[in-house]
Amino acid sequence: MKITSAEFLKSVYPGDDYPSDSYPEVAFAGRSNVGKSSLINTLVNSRGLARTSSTPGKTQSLNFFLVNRSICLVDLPGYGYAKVPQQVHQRWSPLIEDYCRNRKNLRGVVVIIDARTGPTPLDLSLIEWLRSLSLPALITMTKSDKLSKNKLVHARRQIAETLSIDPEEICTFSARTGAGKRELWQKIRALIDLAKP
Ligand SMILES: Nc1nc2c(ncn2[C@@H]2O[C@H](COP(=O)(O)OP(=O)(O)OP(=O)(O)O)[C@@H](O)[C@H]2O)c(=O)[nH]1
Ligand SMILES: [Mg+2]
Repeated sequence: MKITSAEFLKSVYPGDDYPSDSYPEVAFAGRSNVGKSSLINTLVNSRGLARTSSTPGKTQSLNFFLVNRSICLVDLPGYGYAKVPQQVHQRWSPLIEDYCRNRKNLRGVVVIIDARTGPTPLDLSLIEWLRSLSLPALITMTKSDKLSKNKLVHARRQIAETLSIDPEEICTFSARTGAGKRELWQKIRALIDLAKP
């Protein structure tokens, strides 16, 4: 997709209001440090729009980014990082849960999985939960630059098998090389168009 503008809209912490706009939203979920914020930056051709870090737990709020003044990408806090203090951790799930359950603008969730390790138990429970809410999940394997082509094909097939889906449904992505960007945008746009009233 041709990006003409990408801007930070709002951070939402527990108790805050969501943006009042009605742009269609697509959220990005995955375990801490998997590469959610980097993936968003790559999608919108920007290095520093979403903050990234090699320290897990960087994104602790919902962050809304408006692209081409028409689509909102929402960076969700990562889950499953054991070293995050329990008190902080306990705030995360309700934040994600309330947003996914109640946000009318939300069209689907890009679930980001590390290509090298495959889905964690928390990824699997998220995917199952999204299914129970009838929210479309776009499964994306990131950090594909870390694997050889053969290993990547194998990993994709294995993840598809674990999730009982077609390997074609899984995007292969790298924030480092930009591989898979076009395909992921196509799938995101299809998701938004699909949901049009
Ligand atoms: N090699 C490689 N490294 C990546 C890729 N995507 C992200 N990284 C690195 O992984 C680390 C985490 O990236 P982030 O984008 O901050 O991850 P996140 O999922 O937003 O992390 P939290 O906000 O803490 O949950 C950073 O050091 C990135 O440079 C990728 O496609 N390839
Ligand atoms: Mg992040």
